[in-house]
Amino acid sequence: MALKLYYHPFASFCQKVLIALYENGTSFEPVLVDLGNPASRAELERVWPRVQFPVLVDESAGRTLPESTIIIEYLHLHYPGPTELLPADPKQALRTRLWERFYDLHVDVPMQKVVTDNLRPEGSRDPFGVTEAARQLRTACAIIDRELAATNQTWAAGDIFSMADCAAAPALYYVNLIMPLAENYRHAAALLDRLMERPSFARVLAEARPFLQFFPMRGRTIAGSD
Ligand SMILES: N[C@@H](CCC(=O)N[C@@H](CS)C(=O)NCC(=O)O)C(=O)O
Repeated sequence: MALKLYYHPFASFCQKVLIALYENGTSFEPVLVDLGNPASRAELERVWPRVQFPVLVDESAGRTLPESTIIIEYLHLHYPGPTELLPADPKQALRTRLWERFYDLHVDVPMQKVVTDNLRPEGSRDPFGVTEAARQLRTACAIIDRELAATNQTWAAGDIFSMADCAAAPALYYVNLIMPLAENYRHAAALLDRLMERPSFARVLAEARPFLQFFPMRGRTIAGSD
């Protein structure tokens, strides 16, 4: 098979790429990476020395691509399908990129900071950084909520499903686990509901479900803290 995806089903940035692949029914060979397994980790390191996933390898083109955003843009260019991940209209494309970046940088990244701090050994945690990340998350959710209320749009960047939704779906899903959105951000909560009903993301969530038991903040939220 031409395309190989190095990924983990529970990792948010990998889920982002899986949504793009499932949206367009793009065939690929999944290579599940277990970073805790030395052989599996070494296999990813051989492909991408930064040892981060997702990584897409397009064997037919001799290309190795890290970075979820670039992978999705690559799929859009070289493996297009019925879902136009990046709109052809340049103005709409700019808006799509804005929200795709926003969900990655201002939602997913601080969410990971809060969650992964729980995996650090006692004594090497970063409470200051976690408090700051939680504050950033609340600001980001307020911005999203205000935007959705003002536009009444169906999806993350407008009324057409796009790569912004590939970024938004896992980011909002994990944020909702640690900071229930319905309490203060009902428009963002409603967007997450729509995303979870989208077949591509529903499939991603079904594949991730066996790993939910390992979520480090199961049953614990940051709501109300600052
Ligand atoms: N900017 C990268 C971020 C990728 C990323 O943070 N991946 C996480 C999993 S969601 C990872 O590989 N974590 C392991 C590590 O960084 O050591 C992207 O968009 O692909």
